[in-house]
Amino acid sequence: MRRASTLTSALSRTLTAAHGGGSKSPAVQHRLIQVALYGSSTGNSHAHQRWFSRLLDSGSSGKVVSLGVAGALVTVAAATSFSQEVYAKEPPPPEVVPKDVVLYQYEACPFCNKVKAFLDYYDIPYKVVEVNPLSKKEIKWSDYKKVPILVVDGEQLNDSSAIIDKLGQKVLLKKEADSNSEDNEETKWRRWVDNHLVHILSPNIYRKTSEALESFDYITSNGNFSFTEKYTVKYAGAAAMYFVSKKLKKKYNITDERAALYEAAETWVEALNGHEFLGGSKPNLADLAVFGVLRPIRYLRSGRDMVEHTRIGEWYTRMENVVGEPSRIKA
Ligand SMILES: N[C@@H](CCC(=O)N[C@@H](CS)C(=O)NCC(=O)O)C(=O)O
Repeated sequence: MRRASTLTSALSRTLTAAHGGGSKSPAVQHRLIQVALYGSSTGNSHAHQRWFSRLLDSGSSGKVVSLGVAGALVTVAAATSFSQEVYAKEPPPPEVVPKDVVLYQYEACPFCNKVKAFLDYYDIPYKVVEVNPLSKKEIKWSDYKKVPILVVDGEQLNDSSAIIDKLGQKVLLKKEADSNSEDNEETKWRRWVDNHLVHILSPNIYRKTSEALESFDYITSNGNFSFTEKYTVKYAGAAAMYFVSKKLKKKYNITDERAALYEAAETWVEALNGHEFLGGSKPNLADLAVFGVLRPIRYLRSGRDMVEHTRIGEWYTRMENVVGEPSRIKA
């Protein structure tokens, strides 16, 4: 405990120095740690980089376009000997699709990726505002200081699961009671994602110094950081999170982080019970939640290990295939 807070302070001091001594409040500097607790990462995998370049490159029409997804799928298919099937999406009727959707996010945040999996699968166009985790100036207007925040036709929605519940009611015409019912399998597994799966991620992506650096390379390459912040945060953040992740292991009673990740992946495969998706022949909200939080780590060392050592790969590839291209548009 003391060790982690010492490191947090050390990181804060480093950041303060990098910003000319005291230009950022201690609260601001501590946000980096909070971000990184749930932040995930990409490695240098070409497939993963293509996935991100697809997100970042916008076509002239405003719709995100790239040929990268084909390459990524081919890479994964080759690795898993998966013969690609085509899954038809069922986009909601145009009259229920919101007109103006803005997502305030960190690119590496699993909760933000959970919301994006929903928006992408249902082809709901959305703009992205990448928030600087240190200054958070992009969400100065909001009392709620975490991401994701989704603004839907002017209405602010906070918290990934609450956002998806609300969108489910608006767009899928789900009843509010459905998302709260304990008997509902979909709800049960969505809660498992929030209460169990997400807590296993940080201990895995910051497990070794090399993995922590890989993670922060991604966080800083894809996040909204100034030039100076980028380099300071990459090394100071990786060092701090390596130690913080050991504290998180204790907090969540994890003895072997990789074993916990593999166990969670196998638990999910068991839940599928031989079906293509938890939702049967098409994904439900639990499929989208598991996919969303795993997506940022899939091509990191930990995600590659997970696919190599468990049976989750085929379901994951099916999800990549069915979720398809991001429905993100230019801000
Ligand atoms: N329960 C929230 C958790 C959101 C969350 O913790 N987001 C992190 C980023 S991954 C965050 O904003 N942390 C606070 C910070 O950056 O200051 C949700 O599901 O949306």
